[in-house]
Amino acid sequence: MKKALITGVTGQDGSFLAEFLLEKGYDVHGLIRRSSVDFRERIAHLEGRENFHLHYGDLCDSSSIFGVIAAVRPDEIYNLAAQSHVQVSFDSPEFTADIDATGVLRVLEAVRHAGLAGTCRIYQASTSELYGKVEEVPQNEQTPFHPYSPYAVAKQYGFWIVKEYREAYGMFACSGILFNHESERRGETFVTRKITLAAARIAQGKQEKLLLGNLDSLRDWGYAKDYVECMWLILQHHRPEDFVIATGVQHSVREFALLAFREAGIELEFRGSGIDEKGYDRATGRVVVEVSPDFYRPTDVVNLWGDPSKAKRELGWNPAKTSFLELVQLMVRHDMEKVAVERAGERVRTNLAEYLEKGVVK
Ligand code: NAP
Ligand code: F7E
Repeated sequence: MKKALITGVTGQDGSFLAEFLLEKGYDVHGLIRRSSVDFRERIAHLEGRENFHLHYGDLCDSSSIFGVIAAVRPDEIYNLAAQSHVQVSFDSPEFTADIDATGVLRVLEAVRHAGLAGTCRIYQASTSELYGKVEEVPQNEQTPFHPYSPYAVAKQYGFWIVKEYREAYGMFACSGILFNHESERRGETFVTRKITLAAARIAQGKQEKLLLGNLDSLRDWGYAKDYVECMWLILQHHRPEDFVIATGVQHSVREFALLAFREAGIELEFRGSGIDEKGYDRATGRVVVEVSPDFYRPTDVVNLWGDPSKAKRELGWNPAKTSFLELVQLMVRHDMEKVAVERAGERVRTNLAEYLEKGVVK
């Protein structure tokens, strides 16, 4: 039985990957941080399963990383742990660098010190944010990097240190350069989930309006459940290499909102431009979407579009498994049900939802 260690197991991708690897018959170990709230929503259904084990540790803390890796002696490590929110990285740049840059080095060093450099395969969660202020469209494995946020700069270190350890020590260490991938488990402050939850709440009369930032921003959005398969395929490949993982299809934030509100039963019409643009409910004429400068970033990445040809060709991965429309629909359907059981004035995560609505939380 193969042993896998997942850092970031409580996150969107970590939870899908844990399910995927358990299904494949792996013994799955996950790294978790101590939290004052003990309910781990995304993996609660896995806790207690025979081949699923959790270990306390933190990517900021070398001794815990060294200890867990030496004790588990995994065949594969999926390093997904990160401060993953781009806008938050402007508020907490040093913390972001500690986890997203130095944290990667800690994992690599722990593997070496445990004597596993020749046996343990390592997947690093890299990102399309490396292309940042893009130098070409679409972006592939040869496109030059131009990171454009503290998050992206930290992830750039992660990418290069993985490559360095691969070449210096012959380690099977690879980066998946993943474009945005979303799901019904996506964090509630990322734009897609913020929209699907708000569309559901507005449709059910539980929220007045949705505040957004740059509606023109373009992304290549895929389904997270499809993307975790690719992480595994990268580590099963016959040689260690980096891969772009994307759908090859690009949409704007505005288009995402139009489709999400339609799925929730509201036909939107956008009028105005820039900060004055508003989304109206065609049926009632009411403003349900507004633009707020609070959600603009000091530097924003606005034209991400991936070319997944290499992953298709060499890994046999299918980037078209879940279409953009299907992704929007599955997220909205999930959130319509979630919101329906929230009692008025008592939301599941009251503070976050209210703060998002008021623009307090980014
Ligand atoms: P996510 O939902 O934000 O999950 C992040 C995970 O990292 C959580 O389990 C979190 O634990 C953990 N974590 C954060 N700081 C940690 C620390 N100091 N020590 C240990 N664990 C820590 O992110 P995701 O969307 O699943 O993304 C997974 C990875 O892929 C991240 O590295 C992200 O940067 C990268 N990525 C994501 C996308 C995307 O579109 N989703 C695209 C490209 C790359 P808590 O639950 O305790 O907070
Ligand atoms: O923003 C714009 C925003 O926060 C997408 C992470 O998983 O993917 C993710 O990073 C776009 C940006 O994701 C709002 O300005 C408009 O242009 O959903 P996001 P992200 O920044 O692309 C990459 C690949 C990662 O690696 C990251 O870990 O949408 N936008 N209005 C907004 N964004 C947010 N969050 N909130 C808004 O109200």
